[in-house]
Amino acid sequence: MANELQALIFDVDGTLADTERDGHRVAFNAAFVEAELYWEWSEALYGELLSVTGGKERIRFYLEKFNTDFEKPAQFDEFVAGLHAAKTRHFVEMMQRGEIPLRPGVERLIKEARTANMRLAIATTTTPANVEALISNTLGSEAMQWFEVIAAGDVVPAKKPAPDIYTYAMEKMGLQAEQCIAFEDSRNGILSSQGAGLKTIITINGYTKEDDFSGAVVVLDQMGEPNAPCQVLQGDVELTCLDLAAVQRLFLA
Ligand code: XBP
Ligand code: MG
Repeated sequence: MANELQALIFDVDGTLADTERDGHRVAFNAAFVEAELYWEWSEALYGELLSVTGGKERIRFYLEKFNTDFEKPAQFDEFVAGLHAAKTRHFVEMMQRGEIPLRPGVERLIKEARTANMRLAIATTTTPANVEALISNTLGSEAMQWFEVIAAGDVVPAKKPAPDIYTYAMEKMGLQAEQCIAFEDSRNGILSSQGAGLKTIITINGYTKEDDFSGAVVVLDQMGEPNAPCQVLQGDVELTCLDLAAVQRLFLA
């Protein structure tokens, strides 16, 4: 049936785990030190840099807007790619050390969805190695198999807010937007998911709490746990924690 919920499609950064401030930002800075650049992306500056998704794109944006004096090396594309590869290595190592946990309720909801045979996918801007490092070090090495499609990074040329990554994930699953629901944490994320026609549940984080989430089916502070309820910030629903029944209700509302 067209309007029966078939699949949950999750964003990664900010949604599954709070990776931006204490994960990606720290990894970028470590890569800059290693390259003897000594650029320092503060928490506040990183908030501004997050307006551009994709790590390579973010480095370019930083140089265009915040460090215009930097003399670009002749092989600029290779320079950015090299910096970004080092950043990915640092990020993966941080995940292997277990530095960033999943957000409240994420593991509970994913496991409940699996038990109910709900189909699962990932649609993210981040590099595939980062997704694997986060998922296998939090949910276990088998957990990558739980997701039917892991749509990530440069697999589509136009990153979020473009809808392409969600459209790609749904095409791979052979599903329509009317059969899926997206989980996001940011304005760029919801622009992407809604652009692909998806209903979207938002859990905010420190960097995105002021974002415009018009059209979201609900905005929550977190997914919550039965003993640690979530707060509904936008949307006319009563919820203590986001379980699969609540997702189904929100999908049909
Ligand atoms: C995530 C991103 C990514 C990460 C860094 O956005 O924008 O660029 O910050 O990852 P979303 P890479 O949560 O909307 O997918 O450095 O691997 O690009
Ligand atoms: Mg995100």
